[in-house]
Amino acid sequence: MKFNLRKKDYYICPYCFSKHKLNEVNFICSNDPDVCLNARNLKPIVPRSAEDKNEMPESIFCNECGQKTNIKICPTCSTELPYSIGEYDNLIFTVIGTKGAGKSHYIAVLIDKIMNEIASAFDYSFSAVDDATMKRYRNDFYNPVFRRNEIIGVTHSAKTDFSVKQPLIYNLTFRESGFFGMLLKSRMISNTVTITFFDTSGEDLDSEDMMKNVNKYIYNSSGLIFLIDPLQLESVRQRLPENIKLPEQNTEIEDLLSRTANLIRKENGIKVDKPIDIPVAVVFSKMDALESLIDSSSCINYPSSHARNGYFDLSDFEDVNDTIESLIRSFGEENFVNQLSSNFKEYAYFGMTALGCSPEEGKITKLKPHRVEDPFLWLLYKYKFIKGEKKK
Ligand SMILES: Nc1nc2c(ncn2[C@@H]2O[C@H](COP(=O)(O)OP(=O)(O)O)[C@@H](O)[C@H]2O)c(=O)[nH]1
Ligand SMILES: [Mg+2]
Ligand SMILES: [Zn+2]
Ligand SMILES: [Zn+2]
Repeated sequence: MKFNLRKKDYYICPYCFSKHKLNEVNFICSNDPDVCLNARNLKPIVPRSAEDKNEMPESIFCNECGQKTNIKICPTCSTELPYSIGEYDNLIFTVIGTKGAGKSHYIAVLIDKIMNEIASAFDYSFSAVDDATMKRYRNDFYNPVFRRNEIIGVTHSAKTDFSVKQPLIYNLTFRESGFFGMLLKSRMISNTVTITFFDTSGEDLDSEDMMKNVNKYIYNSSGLIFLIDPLQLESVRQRLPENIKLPEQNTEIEDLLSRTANLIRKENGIKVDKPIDIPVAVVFSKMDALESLIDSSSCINYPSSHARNGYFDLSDFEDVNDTIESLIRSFGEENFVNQLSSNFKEYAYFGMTALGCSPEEGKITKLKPHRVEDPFLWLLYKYKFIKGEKKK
């Protein structure tokens, strides 16, 4: 099964996740605050003909000073909306996992990987939608990991820290390829998709009620990347050599999965006998720490071939999927596997390491990300943004 993107007649605010019809958008005056009262008061300008057609107005004239403005804001939370809101398909990819599962480091490394390798291999461009995204990625994710070789501090709960609620929003733009694409000097844009990443805090996921309040994006998601820290699994903890430092144990992974599934069902009105049609990538993080438990010839130890081949390599994908699924089963997590398949229509297993090493005293000794891009590419493949092929 693949997921078709249809032109939607609504948009979801990437900041407060409220759903609005396309014509339900407000503006603020772009004039100098010394000149226009509206600008100073940040008073929203509400389009008058909003009832007529469900189309997003491009711009509006300020009802105070008459200047044309195209600064759109959300009618619910008044946050400035990305300029491309409503124009393009919007995929919300949510990274979910218990506290310490590796979400923040995964996002840090994944975004860098997409920008620097994946985008050119698949011939698309990837750019931050707004300054807030650029700044937040640089300060909270990129600089600690890539510049200072330090681990990222703990993500605070979205309830207490507003900055956590700020998603990272990117536009992924595909260009016309093939004969006509080559013919045209400036290649035409064939599709753009807005991709939103969320980094959640562990506490937010600790109870269904909290999940409901702060994590509206989970049930509005187009794809879930469900990170599992293998070092949390009891049987892994017992099998690992003694020199491996183990994190404190927290929420059970199947608890988190069932809470996630229940939340989506409740909010989207999906009955228990119907599978949820949001694709789920189940991803083992920190694979570097499992080295001693995995056969050295296993496919998971080889770099993924997707970017090299320029298409989603289905043979490699299936090998990894089978390998990780049997690994999870061998760790005694049958319950998780069953719960996943009984709740979700489309899911696949992956394994990656964001850091490639265990940090020592807060320092990343040797940064060596491995297979971080696979789940992301699978989701793009599921939404038909990239092609899949089998090796001959
Ligand atoms: N060995 C290893 N440890 C990791 C890796 N990624 C994260 N960690 C460790 O796990 C801790 C928690 O990761 P973090 O990304 O903050 O988890 P989050 O709470 O899910 O955001 C980090 O401080 C690291 O010590 C990895 O790829 N390999
Ligand atoms: Mg975090
Ligand atoms: Zn909003
Ligand atoms: Zn004005």
